Amino acid sequence: TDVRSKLIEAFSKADGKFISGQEIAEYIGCSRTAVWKHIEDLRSEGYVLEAVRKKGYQIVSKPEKVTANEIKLGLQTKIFGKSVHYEESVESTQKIAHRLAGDGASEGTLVVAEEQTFGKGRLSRSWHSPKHTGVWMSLILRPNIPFHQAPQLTLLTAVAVVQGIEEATDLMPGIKWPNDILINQKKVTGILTELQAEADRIHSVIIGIGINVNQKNDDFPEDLRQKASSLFIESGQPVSRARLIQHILAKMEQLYQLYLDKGFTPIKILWESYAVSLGKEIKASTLTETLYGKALGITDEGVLLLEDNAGQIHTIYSADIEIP
Ligand code: BTX
Repeated sequence: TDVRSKLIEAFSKADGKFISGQEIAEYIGCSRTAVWKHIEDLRSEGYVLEAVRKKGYQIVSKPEKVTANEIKLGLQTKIFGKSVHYEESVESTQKIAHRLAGDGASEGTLVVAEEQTFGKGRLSRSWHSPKHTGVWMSLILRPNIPFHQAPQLTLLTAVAVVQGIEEATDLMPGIKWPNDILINQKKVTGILTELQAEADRIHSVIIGIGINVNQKNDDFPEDLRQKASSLFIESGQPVSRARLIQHILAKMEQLYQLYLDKGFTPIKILWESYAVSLGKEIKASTLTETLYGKALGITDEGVLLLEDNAGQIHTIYSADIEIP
């Protein structure tokens, strides 16, 4: 808003020095009570402000942002992320990416937001996406592949995210089929792949990636604290989201090229090397049934193979997996 930019302007003019409430009030043309309220708003957006009696306010640090400029500066890709659509707050980056893809956005177009108010998980579940602490992004791809191979791109994305996290931190995440990335058994990332297609022709694949980056434990709602974590919680270090995005885009572009050239096999080998569930006893809940058995591996289609106790092998296209 207008007041917001004036307030920021007042602080940049003060150039790191204290600026009194009175001065701010005059600068933006409001009451001192209103100033206090605007300062609180800034704080809730991730600004750290010091307030000292008789001296006024000073900005100690600004929130780290993931604007198009931050992402593009130092990005080592040819096409992924060359076009970035950035928003402060959206319902879901998927929704915007769908619209852009429908309007003909080119392959590699990235939609990224500081906050999602209706972040989407799979099967109409929701994805908690608070302001400034995570990576909430959607990438538009236009592969020339048949419909049934699209799930392979979810697996490819999981590999890219693991490798990107490994580049940006000291952490070593694992993958739980099909799309969860775990650290110490807690979910730090979710991937949602959606298609725009007709008959057997794919117009575009919209890959949504949600990564918990700088959240503290208290930032998660009660019901997620046991099963979710962030890179900050696991590593003890704040992580630059823009740098993380750059690493992931670079890995993804490499793997995508490999996939288009050589098919799914090399991706599958990488995926299996990060998988945490293979060879283990698992519980798979599909929409219609619950199966227990050993996770044998994935097929070339990215489908999970489960051997039940009677030795029968099931192919699982979509399910939630627990490793009891
Ligand atoms: P999923 O269905 O595998 O996971 C959703 C479930 O995960 C929820 O029901 C909840 O239990 C749990 N959960 C919700 N939020 C979080 C969180 N922040 N961290 C850990 N666990 C959580 C996974 O679906 C796919 C998520 C994709 C999110 C991205 S963000 C950018 C893009 N835009 C969008 O709306 N969705 C995608």
